[in-house]
Amino acid sequence: FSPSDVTVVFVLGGPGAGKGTQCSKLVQEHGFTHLSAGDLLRAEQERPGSQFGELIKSYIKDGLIVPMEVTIQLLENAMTETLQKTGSTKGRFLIDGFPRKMDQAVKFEESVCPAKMILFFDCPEEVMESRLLERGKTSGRSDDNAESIRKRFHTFIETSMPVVDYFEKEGKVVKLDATPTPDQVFVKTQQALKDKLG
Ligand code: UP5
Ligand code: MG
Repeated sequence: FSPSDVTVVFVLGGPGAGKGTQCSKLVQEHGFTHLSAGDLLRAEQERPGSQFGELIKSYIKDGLIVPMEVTIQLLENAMTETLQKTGSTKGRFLIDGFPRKMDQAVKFEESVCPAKMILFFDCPEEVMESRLLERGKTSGRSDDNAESIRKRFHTFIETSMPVVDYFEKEGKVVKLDATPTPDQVFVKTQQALKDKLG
C-alpha cells in the first residue's frame, strides 16, 4: 500500500491507561481499524510454528520491548491484510501500544507510514496499577500481576516516554486525561481526532 492512502494514528499511554478501551469505541463509531501491537504479539506467540513464540512470551512477562523487526512486520502484515479484505487501497488505522521505543518509531515512519497524530492517554501509576490488578483476576494475561506490572511501568518511563516527547516536539501529540470514566474520556478522544484529522 502507499503511505499517502492510509491514515495512521498512534495510540499511546502507560499500561492500563485505557488505550484498548478507547480504540474499541472508535472502531464502533468511526470506522477505524484497530491494531493493537500487544494483541498481535500475543496472537503470534500462540501461533503454532511461530519462530518467535518463546521470545515474545519472555519479553511480555518481563515487560520488555520485543525486537522491533517482529512487531513492525506483524503490523505491516495486518495493515495489508485489512486493505485486501476491504478491497480498498485506503484505510484508517489506530495503532495501539506502538511505537514504544525510539528505534521502532523511526523505522516504522521511514519504512511503513508516518503517523498523522498521536493520542496520548495520561494516567497516574496508582490508577493504572489498580485497573491492571483488577483485570488480572480474569484476563489470563501473563503480565497482569504485581511483579510484571512494576516492570512494565519501568519500561514505560525509561523507554516509551521518550517516544511521546519526540512526537510532542513535532506537534503531533494530543494529551488526554485518562482518569474519568471511559465514556467521558471518549468524548474528548473524539474531539481530539476531529480537531486534528477533520
Ligand atoms: N479501564 C479502561 N479505561 C478505564 C476508565 N476510563 N476507567 C476505569 N477503568 C478503565 O484497560 C485496562 C483496564 O482498565 C481494563 O480492565 C479496562 O476495562 C479498564 P485497557 O483499555 O485494556 O488499557 P490499555 O492501555 O490497552 O492496557 P494494556 O494492558 O493493554 O497496556 P499495555 O501497553 O501494557 O499492553 P500491550 O498489550 O500494549 O503490550 C503488552 C506487552 O507487549 C508490552 O509490555 C511489551 O512487552 C509487548 N509489546 C512490545 O514488545 N512491543 C510493542 O510494540 C507493543 C507491545
Ligand atoms: Mg491494550
